Amino acid sequence: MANILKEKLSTEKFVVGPFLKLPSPAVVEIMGLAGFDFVIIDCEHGPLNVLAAEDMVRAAHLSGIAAVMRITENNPAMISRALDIGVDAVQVPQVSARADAEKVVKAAKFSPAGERGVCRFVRASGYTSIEKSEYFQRANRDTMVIIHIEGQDGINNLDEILQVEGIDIVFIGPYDLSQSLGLPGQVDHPDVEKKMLEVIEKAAGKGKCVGTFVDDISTGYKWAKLGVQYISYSVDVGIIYEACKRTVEGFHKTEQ
Ligand code: 3PY
Ligand code: MG
Repeated sequence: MANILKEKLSTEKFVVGPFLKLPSPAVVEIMGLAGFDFVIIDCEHGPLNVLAAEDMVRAAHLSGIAAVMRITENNPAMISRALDIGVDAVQVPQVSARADAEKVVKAAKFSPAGERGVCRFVRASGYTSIEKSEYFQRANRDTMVIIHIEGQDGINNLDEILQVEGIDIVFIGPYDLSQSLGLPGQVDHPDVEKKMLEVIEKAAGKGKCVGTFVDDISTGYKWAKLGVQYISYSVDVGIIYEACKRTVEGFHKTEQ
């Protein structure tokens, strides 16, 4: 299957999708019906695991949207398990140095680009229905690699990190970045935004697509205007809570 995320990034000004914490293919379908471009199945924070994620990936593909998985940590076994269930992209947190970025690409690509563990008896290879001669090439071509830059070290080493071949999206994690600057949670603090702009400029200068996380639409739009193309907007649980709260408040207002 072609990579829907890659296709959209080549034609759209920006793409938008939420992080997911709930182990629910139905929530994925709802996100697809609502018109999001992708979902990020979050295995770094929250309870999700690869077993729960597989049906969520199916639901994403049946809904015509892309499935990204945020991996727990920069670990080759975890990256290969995510790719085996057929995600369109792996998103790896806390990349701080060139060696970290090289480790991600090595784990995500088959030879000659890397050393991804080889198994064709998985969803990604259509359970062997995709010819051997085709699968490895196709996987290397279509699978996307997203790295988080979310600390001072990552920013200091960005020039070197950007030299690594095989990285599709540089994702700025504003929350971890704010913490690393001694400003935990202050994602709109001028010092945090200054560092974010630095990453956007450098990555764009190297022709890389940039992504970030936002809690609200206006911040998303602000970053999109500055060239951020992969926008992760909020989290399933937060979106559900806000919608429920607005509804309940609406009822109480009507009552008065
Ligand atoms: C961060 O902000 O640190 C993220 O990883 C995305 O929410
Ligand atoms: Mg983070």
